[in-house]
Amino acid sequence: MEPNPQQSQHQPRKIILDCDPGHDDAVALLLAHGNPDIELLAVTTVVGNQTLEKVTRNALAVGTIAGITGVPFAAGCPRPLVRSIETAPDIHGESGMDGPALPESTIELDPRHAVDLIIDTVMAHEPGTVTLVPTAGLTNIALAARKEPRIVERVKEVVLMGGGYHVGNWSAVAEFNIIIDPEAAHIVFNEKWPVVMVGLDLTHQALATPDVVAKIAAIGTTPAKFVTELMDFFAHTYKDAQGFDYPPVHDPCAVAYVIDPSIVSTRKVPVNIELQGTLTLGMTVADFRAPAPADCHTSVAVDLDHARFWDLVTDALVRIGEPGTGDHKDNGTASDVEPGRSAHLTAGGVK
Ligand SMILES: [Ca+2]
Repeated sequence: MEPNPQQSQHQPRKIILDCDPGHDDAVALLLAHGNPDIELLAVTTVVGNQTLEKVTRNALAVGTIAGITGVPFAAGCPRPLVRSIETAPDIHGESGMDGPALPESTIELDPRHAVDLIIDTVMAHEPGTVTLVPTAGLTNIALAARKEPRIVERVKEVVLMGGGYHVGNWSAVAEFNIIIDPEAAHIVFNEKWPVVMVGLDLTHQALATPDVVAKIAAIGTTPAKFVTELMDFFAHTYKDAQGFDYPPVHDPCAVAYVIDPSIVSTRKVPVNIELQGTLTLGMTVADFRAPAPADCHTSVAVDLDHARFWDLVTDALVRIGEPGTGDHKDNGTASDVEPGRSAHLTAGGVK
């Protein structure tokens, strides 16, 4: 296999995925694992879509399906900083990832608390090299910043799925990941690290349309079948609970931004979190007045390149192949799936 010269020109982006699987978290984890431009340093879990116990089990199951080895998985906070636990069974089911049957995990949970794993990982790497990718409530990230403030200037940026500057989904103006722990979000948005908010304005463009699901189904592997089963369940709950024709697959959008920012356009604007409002608790208040202040460290995602986004997801699944059979990454099955793109896919088969 010839190495792809384009991929040898830069180092993979190192990320920590902090998640609450979660149908779309699962796709985010598969994308992060299967994309050659991402080096997945750690996976951490936090209460959110379901209890900590459930989302941790789900994360380990996804890691098992994807054949992830050598990446620590750690469980974090079992409840928000201040508020009571609020989960999302109407969207994600009682397990937090209803739909597909989940395997017993072959991954052993790291004994550290997620907050400590995040701190250890950031401090062990060169400053400016680790990106945090939270796709859940921000409890773990906020506590990590409070427990070890030096991580704030060491982290390259925080690319989070959450919020929305024009739209909410858990109230008229607030998004789930922010409103379940608004105090944690307030901490994360007010630390001076660069924050990219990949919110609903962007992720509602990431619809799993029938052509997208058909392409994934055509890959024919266990991980691809797993994703189509996730999308099938997600489509029904998003239709019933929120009136969507096709489900928006939020969390992998944040990973896609890290892989290739040209797929997710952003605009630099100040963003802060409403903690006082009786109608607006958890709103991500974005100030679009121009020009943005010189010290503005927050930006918001605006436009998604839908086709290239889903190509990334599909490519990642092709590279993952069928874990456990030797048919993965080094000998991807791209040519069996989309002949027109096989050269690109097979050329990049070595992570
Ligand atoms: Ca999530």
